[in-house]
Amino acid sequence: MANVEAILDAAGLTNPKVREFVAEYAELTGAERIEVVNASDDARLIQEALEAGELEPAGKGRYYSRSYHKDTARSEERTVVSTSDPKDKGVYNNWKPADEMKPILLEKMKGASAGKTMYVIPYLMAPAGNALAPWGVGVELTDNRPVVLHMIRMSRVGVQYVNDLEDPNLFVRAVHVTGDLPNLGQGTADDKRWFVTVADERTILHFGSSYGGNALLGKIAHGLRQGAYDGWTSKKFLGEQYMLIGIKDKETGKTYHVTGGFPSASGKTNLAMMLPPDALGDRYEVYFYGDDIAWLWVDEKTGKLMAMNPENGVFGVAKDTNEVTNPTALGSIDESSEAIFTNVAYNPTTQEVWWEGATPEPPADTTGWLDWKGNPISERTPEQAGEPWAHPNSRFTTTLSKVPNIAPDWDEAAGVPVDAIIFGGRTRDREPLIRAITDVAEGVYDGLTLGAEATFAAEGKEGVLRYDPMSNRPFMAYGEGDYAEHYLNIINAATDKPIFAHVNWFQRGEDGRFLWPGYRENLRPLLWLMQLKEGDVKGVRTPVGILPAKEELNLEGLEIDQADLDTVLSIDKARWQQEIGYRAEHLEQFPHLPEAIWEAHRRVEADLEAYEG
Ligand code: GTP
Ligand code: SPV
Ligand code: MN
Repeated sequence: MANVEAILDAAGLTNPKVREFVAEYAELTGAERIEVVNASDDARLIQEALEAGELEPAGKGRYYSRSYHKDTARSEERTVVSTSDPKDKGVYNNWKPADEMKPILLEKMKGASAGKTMYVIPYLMAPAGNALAPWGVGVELTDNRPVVLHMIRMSRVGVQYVNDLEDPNLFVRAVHVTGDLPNLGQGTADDKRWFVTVADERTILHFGSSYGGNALLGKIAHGLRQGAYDGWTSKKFLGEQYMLIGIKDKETGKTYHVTGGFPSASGKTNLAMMLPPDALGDRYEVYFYGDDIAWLWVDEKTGKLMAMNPENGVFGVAKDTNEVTNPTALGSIDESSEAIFTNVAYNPTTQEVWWEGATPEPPADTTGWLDWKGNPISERTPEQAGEPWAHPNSRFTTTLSKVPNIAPDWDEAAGVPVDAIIFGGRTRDREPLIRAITDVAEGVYDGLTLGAEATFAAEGKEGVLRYDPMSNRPFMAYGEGDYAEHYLNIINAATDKPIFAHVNWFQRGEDGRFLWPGYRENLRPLLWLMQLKEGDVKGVRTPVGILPAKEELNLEGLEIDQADLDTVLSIDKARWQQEIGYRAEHLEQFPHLPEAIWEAHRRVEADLEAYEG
């Protein structure tokens, strides 16, 4: 394309290295046009997408989109971390040599955007001016307009984020080519998709999807994989799949900040958007900072452990979001929010959207309703009647500024000090409601041995029990031994150590029902954790951490079966001893795991042996 220079000039994109990058991939992908995107282009691009049928209206200021039916979640098998150093190979990062993967990706991308527009999205994954902002600068090239609309919501977008860099070369090069979705053999032996982060070159090459983290490269590929790798090589920070919230006690005026990870589709968004239970609403307030990614670092001046959310938006699971479970989430996607819904059920006549759990029963009058694949509900055969209307991984996309409980200081450069780090996930048995851990190595050990049921956020995995270290397994960028060491180094460098905790909202009875009501009630165990940190409660010591004594948990306004409560506040020694055996096997996979982690493991094992309950 002869006019690349002229287009970039007109767009005011001056960074010479970015310009070279754009020209190189415009040539390779064969795109017909180039368009540089700023956040202010949103309204026009929405209009174009509506006209092109890529979006449909979902009421005033809300939009609906449907992805290709074999392109609905992250593919873990096809996601790869590449570098030139085999030492970066871990157990979970699916490492392959860069010199093997790069040619494959470049070949797939060659000419693959012919006839299309290549959008240039300069972005920042960080609040502007944050200490880690230099690592959050990137440019995504994509041939897909809905991806642009998502990126505008999920990150800070504009040429100003790349133009005046101290080192013009310090940006992540992120290339997304959609490919011919009906002909990519998704999930077959002939799968043609590849999602590669060439971490030591800070280059992301994704081919063959337009969905979620496969395509919004600022989010998972940069925000988590590249971020984690950069945090390790710079020795400066951690990039984690964590939510980040503030809990304000209006009586004392103090705000606590809690961060932590649950595997995908296990409640981070819900926790971050949590409204306190009505009975506690006068005293406490929960503030949203982030629901999926946090970068953690030690402030050089104060020595405090700090955290920030590099994202600008929410890509949240729709399923079971309703007025009872999460009124705040509904507030973030209401009329005029400019939210985009993907793969939920849609009624083009009334412009309504629906998903499982939005209301207890689906709309009684099915006239006009289409399922997530676009098929009329009214034409379903009796065999199809039980199929969900919405895809289980259907999502809503909205910006942080639309979240009703957004923290007043969410966009400030400083970040917030971290009081607690929590881990959790879907665990049917064994894991109590909450167990607090005060020793740093034991806390990190606990994160590394996080075991949970896999969810529908990744293709074909739902329900499988697996270890998911720090809830980061699908985003692990380098070896687990190095990861553990780096994690310990960062936390140990902080002057005030955070308290750790393991939480579980998902313990089930023999009849399959959840023993803990969850959602807004989850504030209660977190309040207990803050009281424990302050020394206001003592809890009950067990080998796997400190559990709340029943009377310490604030249960005002909550009706709960006492036997259920007893179950979620106790541990089963035999079950835990069995778990310790599995953990040893899990940890043994990781070469040069720090001795401090093994010591923590042996301590817990010995304490369990001696434990009388
Ligand atoms: P990713 O965006 O995939 O990383 O996931 P996430 O951790 O942000 O997941 P999210 O908060 O969107 O939760 C996903 C699912 O968990 C939804 O279907 C929720 O209804 C369900 N969920 C969240 N919190 C609770 C809870 O406290 N109890 C129960 N039973 N379900 C919950
Ligand atoms: C996850 O799967 O953990 C997500 C959604 O947060 S995606 O961006 O698709 O990875
Ligand atoms: Mn996630």
